[in-house]
Amino acid sequence: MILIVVMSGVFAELAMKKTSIKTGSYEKSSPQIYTLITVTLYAGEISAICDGFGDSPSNITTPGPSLIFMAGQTVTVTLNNVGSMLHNWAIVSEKSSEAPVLWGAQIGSDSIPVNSGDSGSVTFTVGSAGSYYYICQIPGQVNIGMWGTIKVNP
Ligand SMILES: [Cu+2]
Repeated sequence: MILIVVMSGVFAELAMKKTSIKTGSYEKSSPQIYTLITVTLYAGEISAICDGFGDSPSNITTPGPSLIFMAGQTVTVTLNNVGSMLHNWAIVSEKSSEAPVLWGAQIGSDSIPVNSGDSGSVTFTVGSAGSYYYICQIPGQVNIGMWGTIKVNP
């Protein structure tokens, strides 16, 4: 019994270190910079006219959580569709469903979206430093809140 308590304490500590950024786990890329390497996002509806992304099923916001990556790093993003509508996820340079997908960073698409209750993931290599967006590419949904910002550090 004591062993179980001690072991679960160790696991809790490890889990806390890995999830200090609520949207995922990170690694320390320099003494001051923590960079996301895995990201878990949730897509869903906030109201009849507003959709968004969140760091948990019960915290869907617009814009969604801001993400910070490091150029050249390998990142895995998982999207869980906790809404009742079809959604997807992609990185683009402008907040438009017409914008080309960058770095192959796309989960589903407007024609093959992630169904309600389903999940998808993608692993990609982050491109050059700059400011980007992630969006839902289902036509019209970026305009009702399905976007968030991405900052890529050099
Ligand atoms: Cu959507």
